[in-house]
Amino acid sequence: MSATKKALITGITGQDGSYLSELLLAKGYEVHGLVRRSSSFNTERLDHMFQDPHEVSRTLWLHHGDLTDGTGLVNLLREVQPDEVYNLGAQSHVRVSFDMPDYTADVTGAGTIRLLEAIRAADVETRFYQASSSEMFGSSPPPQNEDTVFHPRSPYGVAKLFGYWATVNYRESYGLFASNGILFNHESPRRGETFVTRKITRAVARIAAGLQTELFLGNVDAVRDWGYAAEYVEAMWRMLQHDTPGDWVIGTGTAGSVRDFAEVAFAHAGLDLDKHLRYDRRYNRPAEVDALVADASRAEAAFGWKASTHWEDLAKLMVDADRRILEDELAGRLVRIDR
Ligand code: NDP
Ligand code: GDR
Repeated sequence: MSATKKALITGITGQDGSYLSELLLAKGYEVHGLVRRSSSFNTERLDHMFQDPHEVSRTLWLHHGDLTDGTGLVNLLREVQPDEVYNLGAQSHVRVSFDMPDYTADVTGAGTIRLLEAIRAADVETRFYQASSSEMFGSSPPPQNEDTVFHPRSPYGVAKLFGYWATVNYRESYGLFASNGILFNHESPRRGETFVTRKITRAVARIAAGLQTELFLGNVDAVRDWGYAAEYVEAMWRMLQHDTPGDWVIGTGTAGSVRDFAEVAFAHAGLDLDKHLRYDRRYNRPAEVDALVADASRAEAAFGWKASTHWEDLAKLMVDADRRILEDELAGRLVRIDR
C-alpha cells in the first residue's frame, strides 16, 4: 500500500460520489473517479473540488469509462492500483428501470460483477464497497435489517440483488475484502431532480417564488426512511475500515410518507400542500414498495455509525437550499454545488 491511500469511485459524478470524494479528500486520499463520456458536462457536482490537470500535486483524478466496458475497467484498475474501490455507479432510478430493464440489469447488475472480475484480472489488492439498496427488501414489511428476506419489486431492485450476491460470492470465493452497504433512501440538496424529495423541494422553491403553481406526484402513500447523504458516505468509508468485511443496513430508523415529507416541505415555506398537489398516474410504478424503515443497530454496534439528521429536518434543509439556488439563478449568479 502506498503512503497516500488511493480510492477509485464509480458513480463519482452522482450525489453520493460527490460527498464521498469530499470526505476522502479531507482524509488525505488520492481520489480517482470513473466518469461516463457525455456530450455535455456531467461533472457539475464535482466542480467545487476541481483541480487543474496540470497541477503536479493534484489529488482528484477523473477517468473516462463505463460499467458496461469491462476491458476499460481492468485497464483503469491496473493504472490506478487503488486501496479501496467504491462501486456507486448505477442506473439508479427505480421508475426508469421499468422502462429500461435490460440496460438497468447491464449497468446496475452485471456492471458490479464486471468490476469485481476486473479487480481479479488486474490483480490489485483492494477493498471493495458495493452500493446495495433497501429496494432489495421490496415487499418485506418493516423494520428491515440484515436478516430480512429480500423480495425486490422492480428491475432496479432485482439488478441490485444480483450485485449484492456477486459481492458476497467474490468474498466467499476469492477472499476479497468486499462489503455491501444496504443503504436506505438518502437525500440532499445534490439529489437528482427527479427523485421525489428533490422534486418536492424544488417545486416548493418555485411555487414560493411565483414561478409554478402545481406539483404532480404519483403514489404519496409510500413510506420511506430518508436520511442525509452527507452522513451516509461516512458509513461507506467506515465499512471499509472495519476489521472484517460484511453486509450492513444503513438508515435512520424513522420514516414518513411522501405526503408527510411534502407537507413539512410546503409548510416550511409557509405554503399549503393541498392547494398545489395534483395526482399523475404516470409516476406510479407497475409494482410499488410500500414501506421501508431501517433497523441499523448492527452498523452502530460494529463501527459506531448512527444517523443524526432525520427526515423532517432533511426536508427543511433541502427547501432552504433550493430556495437559495433559485435566488442565485434568478439573480444570474454562478451556482456552485458545494452545499
Ligand atoms: P446517482 O443517480 O446520483 O448517481 C449514479 C452515478 O452512476 C452517476 O455518477 C452516474 O453517472 C453513474 N452511472 C450511471 N450509469 C453508469 C454507467 N453505465 N457506467 C458508469 N457510471 C454510471 O445515485 P446516488 O449517488 O444517489 O447513489 C449512488 C449509488 O447508491 C447508486 O448505485 C444507487 O443505486 C445506490 N443507492 C442509492 C440510494 C439513495 O437513496 N441515494 C440508496 C441505496 C442505494 P452520470 O452522472 O453520468 O449519470
Ligand atoms: P426510490 O426513490 O424509488 O425509493 O429509490 P424515489 O424518490 O424515486 O421514490 C420514492 C417514493 O416516492 C413515490 N413517488 C414518486 N417518486 C418519484 N420519483 N416521482 C414522483 O413524482 C413520485 N410520486 C410518488 C415513489 O412511487 C416511491 O414510492 C431511491 C433511489 O435512490 C434508489 O437508487 C435507491 O436504491 C432507493 O431510493 C433506496
